[in-house]
Amino acid sequence: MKRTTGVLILFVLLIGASACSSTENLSVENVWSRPGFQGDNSAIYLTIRNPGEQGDILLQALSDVAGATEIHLSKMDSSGVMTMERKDQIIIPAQESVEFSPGGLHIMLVNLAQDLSVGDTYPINLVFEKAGDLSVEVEVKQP
Ligand SMILES: [Cu+2]
Repeated sequence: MKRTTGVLILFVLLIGASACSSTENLSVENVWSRPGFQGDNSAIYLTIRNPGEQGDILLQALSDVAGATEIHLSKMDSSGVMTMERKDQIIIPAQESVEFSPGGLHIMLVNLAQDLSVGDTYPINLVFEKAGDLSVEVEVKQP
């Protein structure tokens, strides 16, 4: 390989790395959360893409902005009441994407340690079984 080609490829890789959060296989997009006041709860939504040949599993999400961070699934119970069920893990199948969105999967921020105002950003750490830790930036916005 010519030296100039190698430098160009490296440059493209660096640009790509700064544009989105990804590991070798997974990428995480459209990361946002609802605003909230200190002491309240909030929720993070995002899309995890897995274009790879191997499935992976989201084990937990960690953040300093809340007292606890839990993976939840909202669903309607038999009497028509919305409830939330805690999930220990979320499977991210090979060549599929999993969407966390209002009314479905979300990362619950329990007991916010600080106010989250529209326009704020803060990091969370997603822990995957195979891909390991992935740090992503959350933007606070109105649903
Ligand atoms: Cu929840």
